[in-house]
Amino acid sequence: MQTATPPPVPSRPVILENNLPGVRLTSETGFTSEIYNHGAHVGSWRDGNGDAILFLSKHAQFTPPKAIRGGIPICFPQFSNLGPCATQHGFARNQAWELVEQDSSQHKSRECVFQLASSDATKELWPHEFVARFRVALVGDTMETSLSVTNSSDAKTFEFTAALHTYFAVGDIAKASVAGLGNTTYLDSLDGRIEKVDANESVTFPHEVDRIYQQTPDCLQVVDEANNRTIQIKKTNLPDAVVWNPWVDKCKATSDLGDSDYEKFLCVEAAAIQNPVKLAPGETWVCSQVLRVSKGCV
Ligand code: TA6
Repeated sequence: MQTATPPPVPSRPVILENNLPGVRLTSETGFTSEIYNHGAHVGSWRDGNGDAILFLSKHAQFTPPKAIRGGIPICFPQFSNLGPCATQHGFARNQAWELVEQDSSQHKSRECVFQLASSDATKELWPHEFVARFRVALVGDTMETSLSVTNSSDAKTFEFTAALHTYFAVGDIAKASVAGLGNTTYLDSLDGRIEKVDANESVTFPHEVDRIYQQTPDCLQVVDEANNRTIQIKKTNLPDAVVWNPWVDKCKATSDLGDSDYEKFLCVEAAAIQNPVKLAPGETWVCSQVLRVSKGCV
């Protein structure tokens, strides 16, 4: 007999471990994630043994509007300073989002949706009417995320850039790399954002790295040798990818990072940067990123 799908339970944030409201998700293989209303920010993703797959700084401040350091900050309506907002990476990660959907199968949620609609406050920063929704779902050993943006005005077209600024935990940066970007053009943010190409199939981190790769393959890998694991990134409608590690000096200069934290994370940020997204009134843009962790290094 077909069992009826349980109706979505009323959305109800709980107070998470850092005293902010949010949602705790658990997959059928025991992977867990905590997502905060603040910024619709994925703060953690852990495997069935409780080992962190995403990096979260021990010095992260959970004091809105400051963005949480680690996990998956949402960069919208711009990446970095590539847009009209005065604030780096736009404002989505600094705003309170509303929990609008949450499932609850066997009393454990696996999926939730947060929403951010334009307001007087956001229009001060960016004079456009929009509705953004961010969905997170845990399915076995994967985390599915998708961001949609709708132009809810009836008259004004707007454009934006966006990124899912994902912090991956690694056991040792000296034994970590990002595969799939060989011979892909990138802008070097450490060298006036001039265009360069790196023939190496893997990006390694013997120094600070801050690169905006353009028109990249949709499938990339984070190879974490020290933890003997590979994290596959499958992105859709996010043609670009930013790769970043602050290394020693920038890490020391960042108040919500520990001095040696650069050894323990790298960022791969699925993004739409080179060609800003343009939405006419009523149009919607949707992108997604699916992360899957597996044992072993390719
Ligand atoms: O990830 C690329 C980047 O633009 C770096 O240049 C660095 O600034 C990083 O983002 C972190 O930015 P944040 O505003 O979160 O400190």
